[in-house]
Amino acid sequence: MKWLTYLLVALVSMAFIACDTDDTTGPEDDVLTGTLVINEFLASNDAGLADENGDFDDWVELYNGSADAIDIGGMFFSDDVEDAEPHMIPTTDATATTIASGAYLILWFDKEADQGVLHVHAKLSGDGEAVVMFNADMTILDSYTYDAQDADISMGRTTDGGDTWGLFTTPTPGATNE
Ligand SMILES: [Ca+2]
Ligand SMILES: [Ca+2]
Ligand SMILES: [Ca+2]
Repeated sequence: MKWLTYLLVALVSMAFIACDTDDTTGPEDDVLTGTLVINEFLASNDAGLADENGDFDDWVELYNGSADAIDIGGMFFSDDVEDAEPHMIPTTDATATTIASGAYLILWFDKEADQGVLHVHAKLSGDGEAVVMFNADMTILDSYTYDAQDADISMGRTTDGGDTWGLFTTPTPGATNE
């Protein structure tokens, strides 16, 4: 029966190799659920970070805590967990929409999708609302509901990708939360 053992080992090895050939993983990959997170946001931007048009708009920082690059093209974002028609990130510019492992990406919540692929058709109310990230299949990948916010004070996870949230008098868009 030794040949059967060899055959099984060979089959298992082949299956393992087959699963390990894709190092850029899209949002359709269930394995990544929970590893791409909403990491920080600013819902009331008076004089913080401006977008490429000089607008002081609401922003949301995503953090990719997974081992693989993730393209958010085809994923959806909203300010409402019940949103039946959330904003889809275009799939036309993978360079702009791909987040390397351990990296950050800023989305502008400015209702100005004409300004680029990273501009979402939603704004974040300073009086309290939600930030919601949907997978390509419209299941919620991550969401955070918040209370009233002060101008230029961001809210985020106290450590990148961690479970505890806090306020930051010095926001860190595109950089580690501290
Ligand atoms: Ca706002
Ligand atoms: Ca803008
Ligand atoms: Ca940050």
